[in-house]
Amino acid sequence: MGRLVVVSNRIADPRKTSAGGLAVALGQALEASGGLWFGWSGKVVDGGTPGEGELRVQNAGKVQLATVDLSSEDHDSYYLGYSNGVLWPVFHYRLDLADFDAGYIAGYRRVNAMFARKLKALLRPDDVIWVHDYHLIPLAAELRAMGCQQRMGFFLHIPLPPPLILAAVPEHEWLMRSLFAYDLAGFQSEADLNHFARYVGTEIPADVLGEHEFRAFGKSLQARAFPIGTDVDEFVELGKGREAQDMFEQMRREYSRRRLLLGVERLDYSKGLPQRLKAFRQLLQAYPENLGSATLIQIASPSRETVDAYAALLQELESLCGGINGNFGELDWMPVRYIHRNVARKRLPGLYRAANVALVTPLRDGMNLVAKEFVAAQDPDDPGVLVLSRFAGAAEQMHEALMVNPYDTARTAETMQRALQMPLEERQRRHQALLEGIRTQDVHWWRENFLTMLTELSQS
Ligand code: GDG
Repeated sequence: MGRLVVVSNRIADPRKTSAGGLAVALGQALEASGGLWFGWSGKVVDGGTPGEGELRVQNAGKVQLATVDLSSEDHDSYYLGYSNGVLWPVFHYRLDLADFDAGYIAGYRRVNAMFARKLKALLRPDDVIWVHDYHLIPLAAELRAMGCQQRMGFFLHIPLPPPLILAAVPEHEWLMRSLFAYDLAGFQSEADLNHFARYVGTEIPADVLGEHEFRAFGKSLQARAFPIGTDVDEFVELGKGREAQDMFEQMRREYSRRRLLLGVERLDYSKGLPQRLKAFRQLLQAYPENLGSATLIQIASPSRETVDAYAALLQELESLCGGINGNFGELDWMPVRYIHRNVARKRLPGLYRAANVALVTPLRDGMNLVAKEFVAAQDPDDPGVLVLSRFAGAAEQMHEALMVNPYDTARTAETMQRALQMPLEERQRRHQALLEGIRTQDVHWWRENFLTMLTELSQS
């Protein structure tokens, strides 16, 4: 394989722990090929020229990191507007939250064209280019228009909705045409792949050549599901660190007489937080033995707060938590501890390990890595129980979790109760099977599968 070039909206220095498992996994592949990672710097230049941004290239070990700044107008239209105000909600089936009419598309096109221009100057003929996520769907088409012939693959980290939902995006046909500029498109789950195949079969003039091969606009495209995993070994190692151990000890001390339920996510409407809180309230109402004992720690790390839908969610959560604590709390027990801050990554394994139950109940999620991290962090002799939404991509793999429909408040509460009461032998059995699964299909497996397919395809 030639040099690997990864393109994603944000990049991370793979040598830093705070970067997380995905960055570490991509970093290893980049390092092995002396590769390049290209993306937005995270910097917004007030009053900068739209479609222009300064390119900076720096070395991080054997890897080159190339970043471009965004003007405030591009940040508003490309990032907050089209990516997170249109594509994110629609791809998570939330047409009601999408802001279609605001004219963001011009900024989305402009930034993708700019990224392509800046990237082209850094490319070599035998590079293999791997583009990530919904911010950058048209990147390959822009590169191809400038004559780039390298192998190009795309991975969508979020779900692909059914055709009739996707068709609500005014530019849906252009977006899907852009996808055909890649050689390989990867999705998180079979459900997403199935939606893609149905879209291609019904919405555009295309030939379905096989289960994984499609032809349209004079171009062939392979599409497959590559469920992303977590770096289990890295996470287990992180769990042995002092920060994680301290966190674990502190939690166990503080909650020695209580039962701990845990939720960890970016504050996002796709994660089903209000529904989860309502189910937790129902748990306290329907099973009063939990009063004075069951405690939900909900970490909701700040995310995209200038997008309107997020501000509304923040308010709803604060009011739900206040209501539950006000109605059920005692002087020495608060049922919900809601933390709207980021927890240091080094402490996360300790927090997961101290929990009796993890609540991973998104309304829709591409995969959900928290579910896998929780399993990786458990003590196999005394593991916690995973309650998982059937609408997370992870549900296609993690069959031994307790599955819920997060819209069904009563049954979700019932499942929480079952999780809290699960006998040790059943917890061990389920955990062992889950751990085996996430170990076999970890983030390295995911990366190697995708890159092997991309390179082999292009040689044929
Ligand atoms: C997208 C897709 C897909 C969360 N809170 C804190 C924190 N986190 C970390 C978790 C985990 C990551 O963020 C979240 O990953 P998820 O997969 O759960 O969700 P998204 O952020 O929505 O990611 C998703 C993923 O891409 C990968 O393809 O699985 O479906 O939506 O690693 O640990 N980390 C720290 N503090 C926090 O407070 N340090």
